[in-house]
Formats: sequence, C-alpha cells, structure tokens
Amino acid sequence: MANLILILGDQLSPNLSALDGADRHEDLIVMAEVHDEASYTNHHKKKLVLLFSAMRHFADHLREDGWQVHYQHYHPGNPYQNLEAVVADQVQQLNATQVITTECGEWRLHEQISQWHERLGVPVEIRADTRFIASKQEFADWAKDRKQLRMEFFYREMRKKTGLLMTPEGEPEGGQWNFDADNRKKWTGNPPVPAPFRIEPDGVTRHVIALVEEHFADHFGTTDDFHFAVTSTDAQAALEHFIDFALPCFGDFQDAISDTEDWLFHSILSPYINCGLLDPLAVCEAAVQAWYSGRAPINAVEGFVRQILGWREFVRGIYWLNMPAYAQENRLGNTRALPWFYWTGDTKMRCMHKAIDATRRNAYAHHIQRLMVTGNFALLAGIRPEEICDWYLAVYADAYDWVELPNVLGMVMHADGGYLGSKPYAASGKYIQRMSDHCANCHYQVNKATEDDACPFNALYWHFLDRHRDSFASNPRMGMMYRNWDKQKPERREALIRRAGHLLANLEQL
Ligand code: FAD
Ligand code: DLZ
Repeated sequence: MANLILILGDQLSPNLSALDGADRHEDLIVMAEVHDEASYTNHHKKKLVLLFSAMRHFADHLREDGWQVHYQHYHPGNPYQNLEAVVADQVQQLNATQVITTECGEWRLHEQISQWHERLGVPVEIRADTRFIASKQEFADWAKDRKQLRMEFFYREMRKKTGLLMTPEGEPEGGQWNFDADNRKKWTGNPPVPAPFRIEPDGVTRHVIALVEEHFADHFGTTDDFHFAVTSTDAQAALEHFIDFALPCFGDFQDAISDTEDWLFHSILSPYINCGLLDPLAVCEAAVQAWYSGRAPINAVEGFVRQILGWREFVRGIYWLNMPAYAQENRLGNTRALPWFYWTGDTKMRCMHKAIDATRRNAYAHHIQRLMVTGNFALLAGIRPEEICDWYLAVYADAYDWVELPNVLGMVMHADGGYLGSKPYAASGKYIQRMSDHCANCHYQVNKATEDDACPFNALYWHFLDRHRDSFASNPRMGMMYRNWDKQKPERREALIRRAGHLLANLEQL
C-alpha cells in the first residue's frame, strides 16, 4: 500500500509534515523540476539555480537517508512539464493508494493541487505546513473581529507563544517589545561591513548553472558569481556567519542604504528560510542565544526576530486570509506601466540604478532598497500594482507569492487601502539622502524640486500627496505632511505639480 509523497521546490525540510509517519521502504517521494513552475514568472536565473541545485541536493540527501525518490531533472523535452502530469504518471507506475503533500505556499498552485483528488482518481492528503509559527487558522482567529490588523500586536502574540525574548515573568526582555527607534542609523563606512557568506558552486550547482544558461537564457539576471548555499548544512553555516559577523550591527544599520555595499549587515537568509533549508524558529532561537550570551545587543536581536516572527508570519497570514481577491486590489486606482528601466537599471537616478543593478547581479536587494527606493518610486509614480508585483516576484531569490504579494501590494503600494499598513511609505529624496550616500553621486540634485535637474522623488512625492488627498488627509499619521504641503506658496505648489506632471509623462527617460 504505497503512498506517493510530493515535495515541492520550496519544501526542502527534513521535518516536512508530508514525511510524518511515512515508510522509507514502501512510500515513494516525488520531486520534479518542471517547466510550469520554472516559468510562471520571469524568475531570476540565480533563483532557478538555487532551487534546482538545492532540490537535487535534498533528493540526494533523502536517498542517503534510505528514502526512495523519483526525481525529474529539467529538460525542455520532458513529456511531463507540470507537477500534476509528473504526479499522475508516478501514481500510475506505483499504483499508489494516495498522494500526500504539505500545503503549497501559493494560491495558484494550491488551487490546482486542491483539485487533484478528482483529476488523479486517488485521495490527496494536504497537510498543514508546520514550519510556520502560526497556522492559518491561528492567524484567522487572531484577525477575527479586529477592525485593523497591525503587525506589532500579532508579533507580541508570537513572542508570547514561542517565549522568544520573554522573561520568566512573561514580560518582554529589555523592558520593551520593540527597539525600532534605535535602528535608524545612516552607515558612513564604520564599522566596516563583513564580507558576505559565500559557497563556491560544487559539481551539481555548476551543472545546473549550465542548464539555466542554456534553457533560461531570456530570464532576468545573471548566474555570474553564484555563491548561495544549496544545502541545509551550508545554509546553517550562513546563519552562523551572520550571527558572528553581522548581527551585532544589524539593528543600528537596519534602515541604512549604501552606494558601495550591497549587503550591509543584513542576514541574506530569506532565500534559505523560504525554500526550507533553514527553519524560521531555529533561526530566531539562534539570534536570541547570541543576545543571552552577550554576542549581540538587544536592539539588533529584537529587530531581527521581529522580521521573522512578526513580519514574515503576519504577511503570510494576510495572504491566506484574503486570497484570491487580494491580488486584484488597486485602491489608489494606479494606471501607469512599469518603466522599462526596472529591468535594465538604465536610469540616471543613482539610488534606483544601484538597487536594480544589485538585484540583477545578486537576485537580492535589502529591505530598505525594496521598500524605500524601488517600492517608493513605484508608489509615487502610480504604477499598476499587478505589474510591480510581478517584477518583485520575478527578480528576487526569496520571492514567492505568499510573501511578495502582501509586501508589495500592501506595504509598498498601499493598494489594499491600508489593510496591511496604517500609512503609505511615501518619501521624498530627502529620506534617501538621510539614509544613504547615493545623492552625492547622482545626476539629479536632491536639494532641488522643480528644476530640470531636480531629484524626481521630490516633486513626485508632493504630487502623490496632492492627488490622493481624499484618501490620506484624514489619516492622523499624515497630517503633518499635508500641513507642510498646504503652507507652501501657491506658485511653489503649482511648479511642483507641473514638474511632477512632466516627470510622469516622461518616466522612461529618467
Ligand atoms: P534581513 O533584513 O536580514 O531580515 C531577516 C529576515 O526577516 C529575512 O530573511 C526574512 O525572512 C524576514 N523578513 C524581513 N522583512 C520581512 C518582510 N517584510 N516580510 C517577510 N519577511 C521578512 N521577503 C521575502 O522573503 N520574499 C519576498 O519576495 C519579499 N518581497 C519583498 C518586497 C518588498 C517590496 C518589500 C518591501 C519587502 C519584501 N520582502 C520579501 C521582505 C524583505 O525585504 C526580505 O525578506 C529581506 O530583504 C530579505 O533579506 P535578508 O534575509 O537579508 O533579510
Ligand atoms: C519556484 C519554483 C521553481 C522555479 N521551480 C520549481 C520546480 O521546478 N519544481 C517544484 O516543485 N517547485 C518549484 N518552485 C517552487 C514552487 O513554485 C513552489 O512550491 C510554489 O511557488 C509555492 O510556494
């Protein structure tokens, strides 16, 4: 009585619920590199290399551990180019009595798998993904009857649930839930940033790089200098590297942006956490241990834990509570197309060029680049949510719909009407100047707003506020912005709106 156990490309965890109670001798694990998953978006080449190589290593590891594994390597000539076709074929070959899988991370594929029991003619058991700290039901229960969903309050529940950074008396360690106010320093070169963790590609990865170069040549990005970990052992080493060298400064410089350093003090762990090579709770526990043993300060450790225990769990909850309608939201009524320079980096705006160029090279940009540079620009320019969401889904090694969509559509674009965040993260060039050293190297002048060489973020910021006055003027967190706008002379306001109109009509030339 054999079961077929399907493991997806982002389920590379030995403690996966689909494996609970499985029989190494009877059951068959199926993993498959398929065209439909590799091309539902223009995945960055490095993301494809990471996933295919990590999947291959994981399958080898399972075999060494005594499991029977059917693994399909990618080839455009394969007869089965989607997961259903691979599974259907294996169900037949094995004469399987049922299919077991862990719930899929995104709506698109989840919808398909939910219908497999009818299409395959065998029962399909879909188990909860226990790698998340909150179950979907737990989040739904928390959200029920709340007028507003705010990450901070959900995060406190997760702190209490896990006991992370909690005293035996049930109080937050350090006397505060949140040390964000300490985490806004600009980075000016000191302390020096640690070298990023790197693993040189082994034979499997080199083979996959060649495969991606051959069959996915038209995808975004480059495979050059691929140095991601592709096994859980190496991902664990990446975690230790972060804790030893970057975590102590993570908090102080969490919001900083640099003209010369791609990674600063960030962990670069999301690609591993999201595909299952690292367990999110274990990552948080390791950071907390660093605080208890005096190796990192509380503002760094709390800030880091909040991102995973708070934001990561919160956006996943929002996603599953609101899909599929959430993906259609466009409450600000945006209509503009995504400028082509998002794909090329070919823009005179230094901050945008640097963020997009890093994205192209690394399949990575840190949070503040995503939020306050490429995201902020898309918000101010009124880009259609669907287009900017698809860009973010394509270009990052950590991008999956469940985490990308709420971050982009909710946090960045405010397209959900403030459901996820209480106010839009709209900012002028001044913010970028305060947090980075880009502006000194930019073609545009950050201290100007209406002239031909003025930083585009400035006039676009005022235009955004002005055109969305009805949506935001009564938001208490935005009152000051509107008072600043209103107290400017009418001629100045007209000049700003004129300049913004010109910029919006000529986005491609910026
Ligand atoms: P660090 O800065 O070191 O943070 C530690 C960890 O916290 C990350 O590894 C990640 O697991 C978690 N985290 C931090 N912020 C968030 C967040 N807002 N939502 C969920 N998890 C978070 N993250 C993704 O994993 N996939 C995405 O597709 C993604 N798209 C984003 C798009 C936009 C527009 C924005 C503003 C943020 C997005 N994020 C996404 C969140 C965040 O930017 C990345 O998780 C982070 O930059 C990953 O780099 P890191 O591992 O060095 O993170
Ligand atoms: C992202 C991705 C890619 C690029 N390729 C595969 C694949 O070939 N086979 C597979 O099983 N999974 C892949 N994935 C991950 C799935 O798309 C993923 O399970 C969903 O995005 C759900 O989060």
